[in-house]
Amino acid sequence: MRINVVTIFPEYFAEPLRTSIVGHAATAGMAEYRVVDLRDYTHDKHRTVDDEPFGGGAGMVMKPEPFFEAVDEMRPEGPIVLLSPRGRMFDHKKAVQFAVEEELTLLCGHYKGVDERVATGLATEELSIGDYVLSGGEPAALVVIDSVVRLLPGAMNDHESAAGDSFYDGLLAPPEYTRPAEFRGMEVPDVLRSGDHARVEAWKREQAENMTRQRRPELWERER
Ligand code: JBE
Repeated sequence: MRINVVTIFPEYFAEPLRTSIVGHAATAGMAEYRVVDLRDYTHDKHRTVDDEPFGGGAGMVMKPEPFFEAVDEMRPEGPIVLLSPRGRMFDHKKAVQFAVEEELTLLCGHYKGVDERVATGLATEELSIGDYVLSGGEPAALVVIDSVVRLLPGAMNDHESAAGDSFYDGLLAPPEYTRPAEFRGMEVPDVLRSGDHARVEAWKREQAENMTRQRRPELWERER
């Protein structure tokens, strides 16, 4: 899968795209990252990517032309996503959708926002990773990349497997423990040390259900 990123901070992506599962997917040939500098698609001496908003107001707005020209040159197939707090909420289902694409393009905005024509005339969808304001779309793009790339066939080994993911079957994952069995007075539940596989699975299911009901009632209701 090829993943394109359009950003004014290409250096922001260097280390994350080399690290862990996301990095391994690239070295192993399962993913290819193409990060382009939005300023390379400006035509003035100062490489200007923003301008004052029509109609007034505080802050600057990112110009449409550099985004359009960057995407024109990439000729991408597949989804073109503008990361923005105004977008529909990104979730695991969307990550699975992206993971079966051959190509995915992520546009990162900054300042007060991006000229609306990027959202309506260039991006195929606008997505948000959560109801908080980031200083730019870059951290959101990395979140999307991470959640998608780990789903690519072969990206994870058996230890890391996506099969036990939270959200895999619509529930939060049950609590996990490792050694020591007792630590600072806190004990690992007996059932997990019983060796009784059926009891362990029943306990995990019950924990997952209780946790989801208590912490994420809206997820629980969606599962009904
Ligand atoms: O979630 N997002 O994609 C964002 C992008 C830019 C700024 N804030 C966000 N929450």
